Amino acid sequence: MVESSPEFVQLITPEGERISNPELDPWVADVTDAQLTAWYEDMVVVRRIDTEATALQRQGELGLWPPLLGQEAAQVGSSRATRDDDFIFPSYRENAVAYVRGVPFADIVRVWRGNAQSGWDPYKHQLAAPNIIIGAQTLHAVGWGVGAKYDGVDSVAVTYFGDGATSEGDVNEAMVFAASFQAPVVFFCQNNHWAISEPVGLQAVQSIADRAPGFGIPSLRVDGNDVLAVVAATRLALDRARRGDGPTFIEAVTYRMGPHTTADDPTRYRDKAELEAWKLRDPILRLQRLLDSLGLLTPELEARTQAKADEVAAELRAGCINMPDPEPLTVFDNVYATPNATLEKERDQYAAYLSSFDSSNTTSNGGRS
Ligand SMILES: Cc1ncc(C[n+]2csc(CCOP(=O)(O)OP(=O)(O)O)c2C)c(N)n1
Repeated sequence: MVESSPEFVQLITPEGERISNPELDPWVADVTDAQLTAWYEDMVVVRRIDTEATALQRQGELGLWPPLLGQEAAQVGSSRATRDDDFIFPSYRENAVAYVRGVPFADIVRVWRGNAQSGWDPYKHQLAAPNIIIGAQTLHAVGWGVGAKYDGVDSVAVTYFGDGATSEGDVNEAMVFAASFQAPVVFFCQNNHWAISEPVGLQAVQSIADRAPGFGIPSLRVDGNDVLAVVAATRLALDRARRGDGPTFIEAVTYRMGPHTTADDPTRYRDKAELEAWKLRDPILRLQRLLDSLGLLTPELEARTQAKADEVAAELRAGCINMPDPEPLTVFDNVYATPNATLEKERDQYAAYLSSFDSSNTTSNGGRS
């Protein structure tokens, strides 16, 4: 099996050293110390959200959870680079993006509690609902981008997907369409090296970023564990789209350190040594080291960041546990914009089924006839 090419652009080494890159440097020349520390806080908080949600799932409060452990820089860096009026089309793993977009904490886990079909209001946060159909959101993003172009606005669609998703027809169709219509779209692929148990080498015999030019889309391969490089690459891509130069493809090379979801056991298919090697490239550790070398990693920053993470985790837990169950019949709401006879019939049947549990209606077999 051929591993994808290791070359990528980087601004912070795993040891926390700031290195220069002529292509990316101009895009982060204005980044302040306050921004760097804010991104550090974001990354610590989203890791904490992830840990808390994993614990909630283990305690039976969530049906499932897709951890983002290891992908914090890719998600925080790219979403922090967007503007509020850009629209984001995520997969199911972009929980850090939801945090950055201001989604209430309980709403981040709502869908995983089986409490709603969409956790948050997409229009309030310019963030579509989590998409579990692999790659379908890339088509939605292109449709939105073409619409924005016709509206004459300079907002951009950003879509997130994994390395495995690039094998899907949907993603390839989205790229053809985006290139043909020069749609303002950023294709943001998080190559986390695994599509459940399938290694990236099986999806891509050469680097994923190398595919996009074949569609007529320029691409960048960036170290996805380097938050500064991710911010720079995303700013570059967003700027191209805003100027009317069409789509850009970013491959952020990162690693999923945890399981695919809480229903998965990665020890069954991957080497322990691989995980150990990637731990050395931990995105949070790397930024921590850079902040330290800049004299910014003060005890005050550490205390404030930990306090914020504790507070968010407590709020997330309380919001999850105290979430009221929805009325069962609301599952039929918002399926169609206009009345639909088949759905109405199904709603009536389900209402009758539910009412069969009333004691007045109970039959000899417990009302389950
Ligand atoms: C169309 C479709 N096919 C198959 C699946 C089952 N499935 C769920 S996650 C997954 C792997 C996705 O891997 P990748 O795109 O690399 O994203 P990651 O989960 O690693 O972030 C598959 C095949 C699905 N949800 N949708």
